[in-house]
Amino acid sequence: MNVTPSNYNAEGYCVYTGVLNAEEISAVRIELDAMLVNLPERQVVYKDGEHQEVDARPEYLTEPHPKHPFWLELCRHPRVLDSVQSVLGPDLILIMSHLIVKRPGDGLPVAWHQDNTYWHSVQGADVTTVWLAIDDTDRANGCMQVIPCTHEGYPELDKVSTGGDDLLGLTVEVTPAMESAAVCLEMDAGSLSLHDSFVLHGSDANTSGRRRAAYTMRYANARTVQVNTAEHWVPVYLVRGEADNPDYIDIRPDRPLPEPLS
Ligand SMILES: O=C(O)CCC(=O)C(=O)O
Repeated sequence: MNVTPSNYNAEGYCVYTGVLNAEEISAVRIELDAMLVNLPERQVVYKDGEHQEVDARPEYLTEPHPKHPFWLELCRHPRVLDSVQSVLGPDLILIMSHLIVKRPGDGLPVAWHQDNTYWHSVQGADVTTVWLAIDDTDRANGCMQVIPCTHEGYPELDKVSTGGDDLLGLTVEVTPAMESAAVCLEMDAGSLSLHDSFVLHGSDANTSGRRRAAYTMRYANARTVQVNTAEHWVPVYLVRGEADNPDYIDIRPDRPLPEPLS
């Protein structure tokens, strides 16, 4: 399946297959495995609408890119950026990233949500998430699911507590009819999906005996989206094209990467 960006505008998501090759995905897995071995015991995460300390889980590997050049380099991979350019245009900033790993038989579900309503330092709707499959992903191991067209008009839907054991602790209320329209984005490792920051999406628990690892890289149109860098919790990087905010760190192709943050 190789969906054109016109589906993205209408439906709020699209898929590109075979973006990273087997060798590239193998390098990604080696890097990820090293991080998983060194998982701390406790982590501070944003859950139930607040920051809190919880037992560490591999679903919560947030913002690896400012600390590890490997992940920052991946965020400016030319084929990844080509896919982002196809939906956002040529001027691109990288605003966040998150490794979400669901262990076999144990991975947390992610309840239906919109991304944009969590990011108060980001003003504007031209924001997309690349969801890169590091492992093959299907319904049984908790693949991404999207409810097409729910981004239309960029509604800001209210959040309610899930009261359950899931990644965010919050969800938006979804009717059975909406839920039945959900699409499972089953993909081979190396493929990626792009989803609009207002489209409803989520995923089920991993009930299979296989790991489900993904890297989400979040980008915005540098011309139409403003990021308040004083409030934003990680640096913002210019990855392609032009931007007129001097606070963005320039990592366009051939620029050296900055020193990793500790
Ligand atoms: O990886 C998942 O299961 C959910 C990802 C997600 O919610 C996101 O990328 O915004």
